[in-house]
Amino acid sequence: MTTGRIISNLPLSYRRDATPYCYPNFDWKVIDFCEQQRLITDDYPRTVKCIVVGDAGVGKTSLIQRYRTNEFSFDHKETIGVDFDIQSFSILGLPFNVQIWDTAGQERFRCLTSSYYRAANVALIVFDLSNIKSLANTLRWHADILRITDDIILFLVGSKRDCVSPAALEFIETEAVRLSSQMRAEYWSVSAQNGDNVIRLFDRIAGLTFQDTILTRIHEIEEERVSGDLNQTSLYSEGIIALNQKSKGSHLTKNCCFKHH
Ligand SMILES: Nc1nc2c(ncn2[C@@H]2O[C@H](COP(=O)(O)OP(=O)(O)O)[C@@H](O)[C@H]2O)c(=O)[nH]1
Ligand SMILES: [Mg+2]
Repeated sequence: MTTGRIISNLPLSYRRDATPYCYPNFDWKVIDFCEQQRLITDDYPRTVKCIVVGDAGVGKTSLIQRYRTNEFSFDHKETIGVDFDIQSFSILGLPFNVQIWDTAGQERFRCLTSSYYRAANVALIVFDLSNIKSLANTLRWHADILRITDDIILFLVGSKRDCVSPAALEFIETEAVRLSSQMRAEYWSVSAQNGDNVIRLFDRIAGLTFQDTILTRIHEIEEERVSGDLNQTSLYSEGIIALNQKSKGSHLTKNCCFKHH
């Protein structure tokens, strides 16, 4: 039984020169694991947490709203009530959920609580493409995230693409790509008003976090196997201890596709 959006190939980045994640498709190990999972048990984490940060007014709530409901309104809507919304996917035949967390207006005072950041797998740092100051402020949001975790997949997202001329877009994107390279984040530009790139962005988020989750699970299983073998045969070597110690953290390789600026 599957629900939600179906993904069978890893969705592409927005620009190949503005991402640390340069995979042409899902890793063969991930594809293999998913084939086995479909036949055996559900032995992998199914839900990841995606947080959305950035200055008040840059368009965070509108972006999430456009994705969830495919609607947009110019009315200002403060987020109240639910903390997050869950989006379901079927990726390589397996169910997968992305919890999308919106702020409830606290970003106005730059006081997002640590529970907002805690256990996040992916963060969208949003700025307004028509407001260069909001781009400069992304560095502060980036620093706030790093204070809580450095094991996180990062996206730098320029919003309100519909509000800027092609020339202005080119100018601000050059600067944004430079900053995203500095942050080791993948760069995107979107519009909640006309929906440009919104679905593509969230598909990409789901695909990359899924791949990371499965690679981490594969690594854990390999480790369990190694320590099982160790118990049986009493083999013990420093090399294997070093392998065990490496188990935590993201298993996505951050290759460098950024052009040097
Ligand atoms: N033209 C345009 N306006 C937008 C876009 N996204 C948000 N807005 C407007 O910008 C204002 C702030 O948006 P909101 O989503 O509340 O920002 P937040 O404070 O970051 O959640 C609202 O009036 C939105 O209608 C967009 O893509 N294009
Ligand atoms: Mg909001």
